[in-house]
Amino acid sequence: DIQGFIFDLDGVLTDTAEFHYLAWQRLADQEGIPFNRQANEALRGISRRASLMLIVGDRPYSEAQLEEMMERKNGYYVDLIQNMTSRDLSLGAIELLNELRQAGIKIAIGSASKNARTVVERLGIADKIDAIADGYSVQKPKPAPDLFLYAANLLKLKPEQCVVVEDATAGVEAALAAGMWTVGLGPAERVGAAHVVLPNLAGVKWTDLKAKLNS
Ligand code: B16
Ligand code: MG
Repeated sequence: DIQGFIFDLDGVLTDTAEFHYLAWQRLADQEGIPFNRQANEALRGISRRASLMLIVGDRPYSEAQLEEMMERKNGYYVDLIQNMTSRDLSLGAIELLNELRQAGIKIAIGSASKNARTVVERLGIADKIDAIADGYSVQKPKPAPDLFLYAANLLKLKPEQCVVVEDATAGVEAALAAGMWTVGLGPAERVGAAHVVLPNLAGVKWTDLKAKLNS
C-alpha cells in the first residue's frame, strides 16, 4: 500500500530551472564559454558539479577554479531565489499536497539541490513536508537510487510504499532503480520510463493517481 510521496523540487513543485539557467548563463558569459537555453536543457535535475562539467567540456580548469566557478554560480542563484514566494508554486501543487496530507500520506522532498531547504521555506510549504533529502544527504547523485532511498528511510517507509514525482530523466531512472512507483512530469521523450506520465501537476488528484498506479 502506498503511504508516502517523494517530490523532486526543481521542475516539479516549482520552476527554478529558469533561475539555474540565468545563473549558469552569467557564469558562462564571464568565462567566454558558449552556452544557451538549449544547452541548459541537458542540466535538468543533475548535480551542480555535473552541470559545470557539461558546460566547461574539455577546457583545462584546475579543481580550485572549478570550485570557485561553482560558488560564483551558486551566489547568483541564491540571489535569484530570495524573491520566491508561494506564488512560485507549480499549478496544482498545493492542492495535491493538501489532499495527500488529509489522506494521511507522508511527504518528503528528494532534491539534488543544496538550496532545497531555502526554496521550501520561500515557497511556504515547510509545514506540509515531513522530511527533506537534499544535495547534502547522499554522495551519489541521481540517477543513483541513493537520494530516494534516503528519503524513504526518513519517512520510515519501504521503497514499494513510496511514489516519486520527477521531471528529469535522471530522476525517473533513480526512482525506478530505488524500486518506487514513479510519476514522470513532462514529455514522454524525457520521462516516458515512469509508470505514469503527466504533463504537470495541474488538476492532479491523489484519488485518480491511485487508480492509475493500481492498473
Ligand atoms: P544546487 P532537483 C536540481 O534540483 C536541479 O534540477 C539542477 O538543475 C541543479 O543543478 C541541482 O538541483 C543542484 O542544485 O546547485 O542548488 O545544489 O530537480 O533535484 O530538485
Ligand atoms: Mg527536477
